[in-house]
Amino acid sequence: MNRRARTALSLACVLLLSACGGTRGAPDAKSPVVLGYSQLGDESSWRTQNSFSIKSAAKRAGIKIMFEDAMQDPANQIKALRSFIAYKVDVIAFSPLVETGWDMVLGEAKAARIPVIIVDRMIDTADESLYAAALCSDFYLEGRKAGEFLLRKFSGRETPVSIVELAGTAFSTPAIGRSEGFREALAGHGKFEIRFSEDGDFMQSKGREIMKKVLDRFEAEDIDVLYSHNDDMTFGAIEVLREAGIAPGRDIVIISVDATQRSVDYLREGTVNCVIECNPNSGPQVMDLARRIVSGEKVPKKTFVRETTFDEFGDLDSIPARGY
Ligand code: GYE
Repeated sequence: MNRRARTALSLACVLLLSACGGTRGAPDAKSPVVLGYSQLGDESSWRTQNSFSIKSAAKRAGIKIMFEDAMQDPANQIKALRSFIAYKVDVIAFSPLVETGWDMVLGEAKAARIPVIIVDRMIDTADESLYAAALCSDFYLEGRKAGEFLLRKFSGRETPVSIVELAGTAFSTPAIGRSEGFREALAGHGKFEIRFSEDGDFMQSKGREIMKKVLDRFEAEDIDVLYSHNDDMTFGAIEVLREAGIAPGRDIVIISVDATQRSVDYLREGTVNCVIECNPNSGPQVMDLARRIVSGEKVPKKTFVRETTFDEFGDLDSIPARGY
């Protein structure tokens, strides 16, 4: 190959490589940041609000978003992530349905030099270089707060306290953290007994279904507490309790997670006794991270969303309107 041919070939290679991604030129007003977002589904009111927050924050931030709903199927999420890689988006963000199974596709994103932000739920990986940043709730802490409420609520009681748990999607970070934190808060307090626990996938219909099963299996008087990993399952369970003539919040103590407006209303009227907040409005923070990462800024590897607890011992009038 002569010198001219060699020069032409290396120029072609440079052009090809830059076209194939690598580092894009800094996006500006003319070429806005392109974000590929894989949402895990639309299983709950929390999720609907979360998707709204992500989409509207992208619009406000002038970020072009490619948004895919995986309908609760990790295979769909992997497909979406691969399509973002093929499209050469500037940055990917996704809420993983479950914790494991992402290493290969995230390795592909890394090879294409597309940074990844993990949102809401976490992944379980030995290779932390597979993501640039994670923005999550502290689910373990949420579970602990649920347990601590029970310690207070039943502080004067000597006899056993029997608990039914409606758990979230199996192998998802919120289900794992909310279960573990709860159990650890109660450990060492022998009177608490989790008599029944089943995964209701964070869905109202399954909350209904499982609560029916519970009432078939146990006498209502034998259940002291319902701990539900999210509001939608709580709403399903409350319907069933009412249909059976059981007063939720009075005959059975209820703890719910998410703090949607409806569950806070239930807390105020005494239908629910404790509501653990889980904040779905992460859109603005995701966009801020996306922008900073794309412009090469260093960002914290893991950020927890700030959250609180509302319960019957607190000042229920001061709870701000939820907006979801
Ligand atoms: O609590 C639940 C949703 O991952 C924090 O998923 C989220 C949970 C939320 O379906 O309602």
